[in-house]
Amino acid sequence: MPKALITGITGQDGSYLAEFLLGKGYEVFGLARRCSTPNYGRISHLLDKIEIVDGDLLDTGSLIRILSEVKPDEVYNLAAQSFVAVSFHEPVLTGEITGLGALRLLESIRIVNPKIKFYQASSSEMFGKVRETPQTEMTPFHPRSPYGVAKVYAHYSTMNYRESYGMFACGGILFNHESPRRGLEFVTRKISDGVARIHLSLKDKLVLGNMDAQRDWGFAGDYVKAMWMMLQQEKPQDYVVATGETHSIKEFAKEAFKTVGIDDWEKYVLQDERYMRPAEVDLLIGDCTKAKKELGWKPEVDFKNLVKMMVESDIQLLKK
Ligand code: NAP
Ligand code: G4F
Repeated sequence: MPKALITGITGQDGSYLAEFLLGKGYEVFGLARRCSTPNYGRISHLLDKIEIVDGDLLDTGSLIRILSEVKPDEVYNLAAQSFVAVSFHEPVLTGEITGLGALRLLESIRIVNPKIKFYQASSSEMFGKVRETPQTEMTPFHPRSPYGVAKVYAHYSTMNYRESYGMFACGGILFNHESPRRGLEFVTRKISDGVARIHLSLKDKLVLGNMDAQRDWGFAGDYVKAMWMMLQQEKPQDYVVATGETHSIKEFAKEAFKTVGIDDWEKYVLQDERYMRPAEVDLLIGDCTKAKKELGWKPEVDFKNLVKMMVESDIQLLKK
């Protein structure tokens, strides 16, 4: 039975990837950091099928110990301080976890067993102020946040370990992917939760920041498959994973309100400077031709169905 270690198991992607790998017959280990209150909400249904190991990307010793004890065949590095807005408030911590954390893990793998296959959760946020549209694996990076800068560092570290030590290390450059398990601070979930609350008369306004930014949004459940596919190839490489469609925050909000039969949606939405960022990523749209051709991957859930899935899930959650 192959063994996989997932860092970031308590996050959105960690939960979907764990489900996917269990379905593929893997023994799944999840690295989780100590919390005063357990935060296993997204993986509570999996806790009897996976093993949680204590560790932290800030602590190299914990990584070496876990790799030596678990002896994984594949490591998926999904752990990060992943919220762009907070990265402006906590830039050093974001660099430590999201940037140097990946390097600590790569170096620990090199020391313990360089044959372990490694997946790095790289991000479309690395393209930032985009140099070309759509963005491919060859598009130059121009990050616009401490988070984006840290992800570029982690991405180049992954390439460097592949080229220097022949390690099987891949960077999946994933565009935004969402789900009912998305954190409430991210704009899609903030909108789906807000719309559900307005629909149930639990609140009357939704307050957002820049509504003109455009994102290429897919479904997280589709995207974790691409992570696994990358590690099953003959050669380690980097791949863009995206839908190839882009929509503004306004369009997302309009579609979400439409789901509950509200057409005059602008009445319910306010804008507040508080949610604006010092530097913005205005437009992201990915070209995933390489992933389609070489991995045989394609997105299954489209924009409208993603929005509907999230709003309906939030309505059910609030009714409970
Ligand atoms: P998420 O929900 O924010 O999950 C992040 C995970 O990292 C959580 O499990 C968190 O644990 C863990 N973590 C944070 N700091 C850690 C540390 N010091 N040591 C160990 N674990 C730590 O993020 P996601 O949406 O699932 O994304 C997964 C990965 O893909 C992230 O690296 C993200 O940057 C990247 N990415 C995401 C997207 C997207 O659209 N979702 C797109 C491109 C790339 P706690 O629960 O303890 O906080
Ligand atoms: O949902 P967001 O916070 O996601 P963002 O910044 O695109 O980052 C996400 O995707 C990246 C991939 O490109 C990941 F690497 C990263 O980890 C994360 O998962 O914001 C999306 C857009 C931004 O332009 C933001 O300014 O929505 C805009 N926005 C407008 N009002 C808002 C809000 N964002 C948030 N979070 N909250 C608002 O009220």
